[in-house]
Amino acid sequence: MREQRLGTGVVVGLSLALPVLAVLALAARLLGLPFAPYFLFDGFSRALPGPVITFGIDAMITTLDALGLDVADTAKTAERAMAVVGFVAAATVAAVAFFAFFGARRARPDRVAGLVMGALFGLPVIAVGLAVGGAGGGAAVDAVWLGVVFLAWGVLLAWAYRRTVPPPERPGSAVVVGRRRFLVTLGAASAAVTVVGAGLARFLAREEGAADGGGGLAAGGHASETGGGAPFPNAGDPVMPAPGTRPEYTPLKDHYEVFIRTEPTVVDGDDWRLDVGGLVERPRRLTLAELRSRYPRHDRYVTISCISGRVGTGLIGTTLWSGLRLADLLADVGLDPAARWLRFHSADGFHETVDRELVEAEPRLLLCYDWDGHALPTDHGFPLRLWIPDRYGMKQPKWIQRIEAVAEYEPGYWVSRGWDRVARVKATSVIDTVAVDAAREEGGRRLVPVGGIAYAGARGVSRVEVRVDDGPWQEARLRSPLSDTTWVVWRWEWPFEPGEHTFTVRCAEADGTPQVTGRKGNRPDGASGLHRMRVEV
Ligand SMILES: Nc1nc2c(c(=O)[nH]1)N[C@H]1C(S)=C(S)[C@@H](COP(=O)(O)O)O[C@H]1N2
Ligand SMILES: [Mo]
Repeated sequence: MREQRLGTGVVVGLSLALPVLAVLALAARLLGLPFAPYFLFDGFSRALPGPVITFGIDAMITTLDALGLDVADTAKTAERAMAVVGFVAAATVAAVAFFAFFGARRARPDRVAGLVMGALFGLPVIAVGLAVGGAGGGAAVDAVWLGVVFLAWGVLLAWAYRRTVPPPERPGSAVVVGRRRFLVTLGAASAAVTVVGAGLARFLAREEGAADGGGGLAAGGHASETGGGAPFPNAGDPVMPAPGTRPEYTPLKDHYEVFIRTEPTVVDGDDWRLDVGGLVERPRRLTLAELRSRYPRHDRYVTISCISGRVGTGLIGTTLWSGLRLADLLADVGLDPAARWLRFHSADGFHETVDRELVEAEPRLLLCYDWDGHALPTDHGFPLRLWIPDRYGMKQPKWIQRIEAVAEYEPGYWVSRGWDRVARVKATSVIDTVAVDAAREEGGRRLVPVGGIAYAGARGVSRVEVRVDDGPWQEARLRSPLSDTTWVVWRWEWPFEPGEHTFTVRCAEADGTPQVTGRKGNRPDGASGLHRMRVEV
């Protein structure tokens, strides 16, 4: 009896959790209401201690790597899957506990018991949601919506109990006869709601995606390397990338994305204001239009990369960044002499602290509102993000809301979770291709183009060398970079030899400093080591 009751609890639990999930997803798509699994996941990842989170991320990346998956593409998908599976598991465990509780007491849950159960499960979810902050605001509406969903879930749970567990005084009653049929009907109804709800949510997501991709990016700027727009500054360079080299200018849709939440943060550009305050003489609240019109605009090709990427990572990309100099804005508000640090606060709860001296010494530092000639994409920090030359992405807040001049240093979001305080980019070089198919004959030799990128932050790359197996290091040719703050594309002609070979690459910074070759993981200050590619030809 007991096993059967718990088994029934599992089936009922799943049958109720899945449609709840679908309804939440649909409401999130249609009305922007909160998708509880994601913000629960966000709440936990923010509350857990740094080392636990870092360990979790590392474990996930190692697993994805081992499965041969591109981490840049799959990490968020994996997080979302964990969030959804975790939510369904929690709701199912709650249902089983409910069945166990009433079974053990030989009591029948009525509607009130269901409401209590809904509140027990729903209130913590709502509390976490409020703590993390929904994507769009409207906390009261969010809370009411989730309250309704979880109370309904509780009532359905109590009802399903009464339909599947016979009263203790009549163990052989009609309930038992009807149990199987009820479960089948419940399962079918659950499947129907889940499929329709999730399908509709998915369809809407796809429509939205199509609208995003089609608009905006086509005109001006550099929508792509070949299509229209202004010519690139290195257009006449004779060193052409070896076939199979990644695009020198990353298509926006392929640019890697990293953010602390499960989903990107959506900011309403019309309501948004940049607050500049703290130890300043003239605090300001500026609209995006004011930022664009009050201060000179600067354009710059920039490569950014993520500190958690391993050697050869896909967490790196290059595009055209435009915005105002942070120094110009600070001159406008007038920094108090006591202001030693600038604290940046972002709409997703991310924060970072920037050294005032760095801002004053580094005129290239930009507050960016455009990428690729158009307003920042949502995922990349609309409406405003910071760019600091020579630093990993973790030092560069997106979705900026407030800049506060302060006297005391306070570690930023990732710094307080154990990552390096400075996060200076490490020089790195990567082999993208050994293009055997593009080989050509020259002087009786068959030459195979080999190519890739090298990047040393804002310090520039002066030399790239390639070696085949244990052979000598051979100097590659460098294409002139898009700017002194982007990667360089390199190319080397390999005199073909059949067999299995390992290619290794290394680079040196502009001042001759060699790339750090010792293998080291990403924590706490970025990975180092040589990139290799094994080919059989
Ligand atoms: N507000 C905010 N800014 C942020 C982050 C974030 O999670 N929230 N992530 C940082 C990290 S770790 C990186 S690598 C870059 C990634 O920028 P991208 O997604 O545009 O490539 O944004 C940085 N800025
Ligand atoms: Mo990052």
